[in-house]
Amino acid sequence: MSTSSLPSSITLRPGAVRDAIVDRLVRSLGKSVAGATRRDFYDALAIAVREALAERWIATRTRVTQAHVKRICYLSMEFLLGRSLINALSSFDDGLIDEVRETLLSFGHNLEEIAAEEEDPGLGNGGLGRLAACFLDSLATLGYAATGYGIRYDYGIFMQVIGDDGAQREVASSWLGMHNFWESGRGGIRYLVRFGGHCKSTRDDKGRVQYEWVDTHDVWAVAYDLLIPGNRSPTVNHLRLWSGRAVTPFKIEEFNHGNYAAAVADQIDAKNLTRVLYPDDSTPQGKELRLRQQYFCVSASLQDMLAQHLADGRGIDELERAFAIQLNDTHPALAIVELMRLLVDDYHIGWSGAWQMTRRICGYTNHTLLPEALETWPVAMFERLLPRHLQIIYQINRDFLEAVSAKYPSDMDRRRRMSLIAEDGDRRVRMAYLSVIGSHKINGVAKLHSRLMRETIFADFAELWPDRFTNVTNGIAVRRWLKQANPGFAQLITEKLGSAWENDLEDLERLKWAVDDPEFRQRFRAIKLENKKRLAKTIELLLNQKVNPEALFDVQVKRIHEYKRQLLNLMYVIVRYLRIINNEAPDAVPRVVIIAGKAAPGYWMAKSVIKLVNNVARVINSDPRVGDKLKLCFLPDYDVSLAQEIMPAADLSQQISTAGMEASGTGNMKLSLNGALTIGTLDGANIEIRDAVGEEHIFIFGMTAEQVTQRRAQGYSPAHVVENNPELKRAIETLDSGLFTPDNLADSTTVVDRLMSDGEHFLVLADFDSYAAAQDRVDALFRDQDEWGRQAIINALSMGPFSSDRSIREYADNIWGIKPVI
Ligand code: 26W
Repeated sequence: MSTSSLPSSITLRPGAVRDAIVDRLVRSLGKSVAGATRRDFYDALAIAVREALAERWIATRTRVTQAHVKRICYLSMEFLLGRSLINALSSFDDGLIDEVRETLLSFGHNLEEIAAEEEDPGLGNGGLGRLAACFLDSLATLGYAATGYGIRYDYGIFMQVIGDDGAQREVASSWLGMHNFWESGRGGIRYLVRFGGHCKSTRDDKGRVQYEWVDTHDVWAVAYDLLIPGNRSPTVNHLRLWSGRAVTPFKIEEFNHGNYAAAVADQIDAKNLTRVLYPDDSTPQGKELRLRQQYFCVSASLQDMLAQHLADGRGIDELERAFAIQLNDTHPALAIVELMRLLVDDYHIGWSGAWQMTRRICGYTNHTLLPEALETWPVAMFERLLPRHLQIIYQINRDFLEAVSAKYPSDMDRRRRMSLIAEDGDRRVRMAYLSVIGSHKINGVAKLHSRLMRETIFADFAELWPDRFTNVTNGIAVRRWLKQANPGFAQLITEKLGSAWENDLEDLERLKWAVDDPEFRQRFRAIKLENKKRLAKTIELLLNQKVNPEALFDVQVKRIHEYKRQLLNLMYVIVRYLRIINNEAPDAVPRVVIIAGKAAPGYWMAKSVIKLVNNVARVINSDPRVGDKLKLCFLPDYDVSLAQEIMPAADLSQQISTAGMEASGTGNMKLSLNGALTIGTLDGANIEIRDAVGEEHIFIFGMTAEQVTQRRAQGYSPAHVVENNPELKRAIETLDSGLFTPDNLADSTTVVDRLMSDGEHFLVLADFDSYAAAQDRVDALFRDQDEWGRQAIINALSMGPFSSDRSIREYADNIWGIKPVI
């Protein structure tokens, strides 16, 4: 076909895939089919898919505007989307992806390889960011009008490289290195965000005080949109990310005086605002730039909401019927204060009316109880950066403490405890309390977590407003974590059930009969083996290490943190290794232990854990006495795409946090949905997973949250535990001997010292006996491959409640009060 015969616009649709791809290659990229590289095919396809989505997106927006439905604004400093191409292609319900696959094959390319050309946009740290992405997927699939708001970091989470010494090194990686066809810059949508300056108060003609924020330093927030398709749904929503730009990008007077750096200094400052994601996922650094990022995101997003609202011709008093805001942890909590400022100062709404409206609009999700993770900002920093906001916070606090005093007269200690301002040490603003006070609903992310949240960090608030506290257990996007990640299993399910499960995971229940069908079990096991072979190839590629796909694939993938207890896993690996080389385990089940995850660059202990895992791995993997019986593999640079390969290949899912510390976990759900059995503590959503799969189909061990509290109170002494377990003792001694770290003994001893220190906060070794016993049960079951497969299937088919569609429906019904548009 000659290119001149192409019609003017070829939408990607069944029957026209070839023409659409060729059209974009030639017209958009200026490449001939013969000269096109794999990357060119990726680009051409990405452009064509995005254009097809754009049509649905415009239709969605028209419907939303016309129907005046309430929109949900999901405010989050993190969104871990993962790759877009296959997600978008498989959202079309007409077999489009099959035709794309065939067409690419006819050009000599494979869709999966083409898709791997895409950089993972790593605009998040871990669970909280990935949850936001799963929620956007569900919101679109269920047909809710929703916008994600966040920051377009030039540099997302760092790339993790493991050095020759086994240690993590952080390498900057820009997801924008290659042109990103999924985002569209919207130069026309930009708002001024102000910082610094001071407040002036004047009186209006009625004698009321008016506040003005003046002499500010201003920055533009420019919008970039990423389209979010719903699965087999006409809805396409968007994620709007803000990027910083200078108001005066180039100062010609400075330039004319030869001050070249000064001429562009403003632009550099503005762009630095959104340069990089903070890579800490639990310890706020209290850095001014982070507070600036938070305000920048919040201010631009609220201005955007108000602009849309007014453009729709609706009055400001209708705002709470038009919008619901969900705060993804406290990071965007300034939205409460900024909304008050806009309503009171700019729209001249009375204080108490504005406060009521703000509270009805905002909801707050808490994702962690770790005290060190609760954000507070120095009052002095606020004063400098956001003087008007500090005044507003003081006013909110005055009103609130008055109400507290009215209910609890003369309880001064309660006033001190509940104040928005912490007065011990330097004065700081407590963002979690601000979020609670400014929201009509506060939710935790799993039943246990929501209960502990009410009983611990927010006890005073839950006593005051019991009805405001609620739970919404997390969930995962079935499309990414089963349909796309595990196409073999997905097809098997669809063959038996039809494809309704994609948008209604509870439908899997109808397949429970298959558990007892030998043919189904056989096919499930064959698919799992294929997935394991694929991961084995990746492991060989990454680590130059061969692993046996028939071995038990034992997986712990998540951020590295002491409370997640990767060290408990590692200690047990060492115990197994010592059993093997001492000929004490003739019938040990062969295992491939897979660990992956990033450590915050400043979290020294977490980085020591990574280094130690790699050093232990080197010794075990090269010991000829071990052979296939045990391999330890630390997979570098864990991200969404690697997760999509690991989840479907796992046999065992390690969810072994100290009870009471993991708010929910979502990897636990992904692994179980892909037919891994869980070995886990009674923590976070593990408890609800146990209830769903049945306690005979999960390996539960260790102390409960209550027992953890008691044990800490009693005074925990690890030495005592070790004395009573000879195998554990031997493992500790082996570490201390330097066997694994011959070049630097301290690489072992510092970790051992931590594990053995009195009162060790995460009680790692306290759960060791019970963990090892549970691992024995794992081995025993794995020897019976058919029974293991049966239980794996039961796990997968019981995951109905853990779809993020279910979570989103709960948010919609109980928190946002919204209806779907379709
Ligand atoms: C900068 C300080 C900071 C940054 C991030 C403090 C806390 C966080 C997050 C709350 C950490 C996080 O990702 N929490 C995880 O959220 C998931 C989604 O709800 C839960 O499944 C995980 O259990 C929780 O650790």
